[in-house]
Amino acid sequence: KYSTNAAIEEPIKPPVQVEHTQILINGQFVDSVSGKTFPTLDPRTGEVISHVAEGDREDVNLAVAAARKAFDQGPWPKMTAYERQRILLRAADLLEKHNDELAALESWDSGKPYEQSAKVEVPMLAHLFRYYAGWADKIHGLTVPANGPYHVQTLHEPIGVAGQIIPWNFPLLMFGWKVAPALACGNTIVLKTAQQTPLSALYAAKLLHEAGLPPGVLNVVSGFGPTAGAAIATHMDVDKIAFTGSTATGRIVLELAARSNLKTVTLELGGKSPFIVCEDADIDQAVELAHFAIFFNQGQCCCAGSRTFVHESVYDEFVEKSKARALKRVVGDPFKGGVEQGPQVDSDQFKKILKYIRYGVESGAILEAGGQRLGDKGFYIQPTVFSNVQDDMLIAKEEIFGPVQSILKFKDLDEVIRRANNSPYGLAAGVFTKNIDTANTLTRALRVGSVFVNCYDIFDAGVPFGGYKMSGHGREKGEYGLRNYLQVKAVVTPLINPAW
Ligand code: TXE
Repeated sequence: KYSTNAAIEEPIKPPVQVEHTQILINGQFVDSVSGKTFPTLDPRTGEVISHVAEGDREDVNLAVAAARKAFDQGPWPKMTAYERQRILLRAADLLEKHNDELAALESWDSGKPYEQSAKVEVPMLAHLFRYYAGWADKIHGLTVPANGPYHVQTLHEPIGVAGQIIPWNFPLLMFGWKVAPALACGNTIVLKTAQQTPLSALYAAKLLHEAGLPPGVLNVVSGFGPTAGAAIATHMDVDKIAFTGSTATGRIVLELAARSNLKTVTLELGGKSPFIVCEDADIDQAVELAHFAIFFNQGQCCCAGSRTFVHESVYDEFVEKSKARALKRVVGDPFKGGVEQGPQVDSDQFKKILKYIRYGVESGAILEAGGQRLGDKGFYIQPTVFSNVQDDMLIAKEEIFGPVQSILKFKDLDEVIRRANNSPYGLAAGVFTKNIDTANTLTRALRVGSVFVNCYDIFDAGVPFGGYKMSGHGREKGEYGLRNYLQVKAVVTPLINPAW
């Protein structure tokens, strides 16, 4: 049934050596203060790839002190924007030059197909650095007409030390979404990677230093959330925090920020995004894009189209075709050519997804395809399709974060708008129709941060991304992404000196 039985194959040797496993502070790779390490695992087998220095509060303190010094006394925020731009452009070149090593580390640590890392994600990372390099010398304030004899100007200044906590589903892209705009604005950074995927960011950070980033500007700590992550969120010398991860942890980060120094917080959290297929849609294209919207990256996307709403007049055809497409999905070793889906990132996620599949069956949804683990080693799961899904089922309400498609039926536009919006989340939506009026109605009515019309998951560097409701605060990427890393200072000067 499936093209590859991943588990019975001998894992392919990744084409890269792990070079960096220590913490990066002040431009130096160092051991953790405690000397402790933790293993990072290969999701294909569950075996250890390497042991990584485990950062905790003391390491975060050192990293913040380095970032503070680099901000208060170092050249980074004071150098001309042109100079910062040139360093970011050199960084983009180096990321591109080391595309294959970065892609191999990314896939080895996370389980995502190597072709996806090498052809899509690392090139997007380099593009992002080039994009924000372009902004570096275009960040400027305004002259404001005052109601009186005053010259009023606004200065857009960096915030200071930015704390950044990233997840494991797109380790390099999340590194880029956070680091590139913060640097373009002149901030310094303490970034914590996810404990599941520490390797690729350390390598990318090393390349940024080769590009000319001064020591202390970017510090990278590997470690766990309640220790290293919480230490960043509570630190009194961190001026801003940007977090991507679960809604539950986002709430903790916001609380920690409030209880410490009220650092500003941006959050990019979970989702349960509707993908709406109208009766006039091109069905084959809609099937393919709905499949991509949910199964891309093993289903581990915050904006996954995880509620596929299909008009009743095309529902049966759509379900049949979606099932056939899922059965054809190529699952296997991420280092094998042509593989579309690798293993889930770790055993926690793997178990969570299988639990939701059980809930789906128990609640009466019809299991059209998949439903089981694949093989007996590692964290592979069969592409799974449920039809007859109802709004009150857990699989239609909660984020599964796996290769599980839930197909729901709707009758008319008002109904689907109401049901699509009936979620605490509001991250993204897909709209499939050939009717411009339907498209306009849906794009305005859906309470989400991104609407993709007749396409999905277009992540260009210039397109802002973020959530309504419990999917988060703020926007990343694009010009909007700069706002997270800038303070506005108003400077008021009398036009006529009062002493005259
Ligand atoms: O997330 P966490 P987990 C969703 C998805 C997934 C679920 C759980 O549904 O199944 O979350 O994943 C750090 N203080 N998303 O447990 O805990 C942690 O170390 C500070 C959606 O991996 O949110 C990691 O670096 N930091 C999401 C980061 O938070 C803490 C992507 C994310 O981990 C912390 C990932 C604490 N107390 C999961 N606890 C998306 N929006 O794309 C943890 N962390």
